[in-house]
Amino acid sequence: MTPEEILQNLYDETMVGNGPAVIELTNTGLEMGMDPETLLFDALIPSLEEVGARFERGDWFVPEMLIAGKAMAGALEVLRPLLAAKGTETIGKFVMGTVKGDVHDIGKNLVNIMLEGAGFEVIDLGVQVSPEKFIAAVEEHQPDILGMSAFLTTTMPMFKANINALEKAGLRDKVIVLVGGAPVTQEYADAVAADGYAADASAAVKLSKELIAKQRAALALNA
Ligand code: B1M
Repeated sequence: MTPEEILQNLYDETMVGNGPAVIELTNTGLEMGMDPETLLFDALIPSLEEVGARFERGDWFVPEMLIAGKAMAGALEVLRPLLAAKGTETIGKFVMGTVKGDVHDIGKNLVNIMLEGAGFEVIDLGVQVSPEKFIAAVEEHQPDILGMSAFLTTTMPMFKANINALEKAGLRDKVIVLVGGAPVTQEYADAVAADGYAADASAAVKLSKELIAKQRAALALNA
């Protein structure tokens, strides 16, 4: 198979949710020397985008989304060690979760992998994370950044609920709040008074480093 055929087959098999074929193609692509990010950004993610588009048009339904998502998650596990080829130094601590009411986790997991690869310690609270669970994790782990993902317009308001809960617990000024997820925008992040918004995993890594550097510079100035 040529690299182009690998990408095309990976795209097609992810879309129909053929998990074993997706894992095999991912492994074959890697054995051929293909870049893990090429497999991710040129086949796996575009395939899920097409699944979403078909769902939106009413051509496909939840089961199709579910099996495609599972197939993608299998490939992500194969790619995880390669995408997160870890540096030795920990540059900051992250608590991360998908907000209450929302079960999407592929995008959050990808952000986690990239953060770990960049040297962050990531404590992943999973999906459907309640405000109480976020607060308890911030108290317990004292992270530099609290990252929240929301993938539905109906669950985005949980950002505000969680930020309110942080304020009520006296923790808001102790942690940087970063938000993201497919329907989220910079305007929405500003409206809920988050400290940052990133559109994708690479942007999340870049912005997290910037926000931590800014916070540490401010702390040093006040010391
Ligand atoms: Co859902 N779903 N889904 N779904 N699903 C979407 C999100 C949708 C856009 C599809 C569509 O209509 N086009 C739509 C949401 C519409 C909206 O509200 N705007 C939708 C819907 C409607 C639903 C249900 C309501 C369907 C129903 O039941 N009628 C239901 C809701 C369930 C619930 O959560 N309560 C539902 C269910 C599901 C499945 C369970 C079947 C499955 C999820 C499997 C899983 O995650 N384990 C699923 C899937 C697979 C999708 C699509 C097809 C793919 C999502 C995905 O993994 N994308 C999705 C369509 C789409 O996105 N085009 C869709 C790939 C991933 C790498 O990208 O998630 O955007 P993404 O993550 C990116 C960025 O967002 C960003 O970085 C990531 C990596 O680059 N990012 C951050 C994410 N978190 C971040 C945090 C940050 C910074 C950046 O800082 C902290």
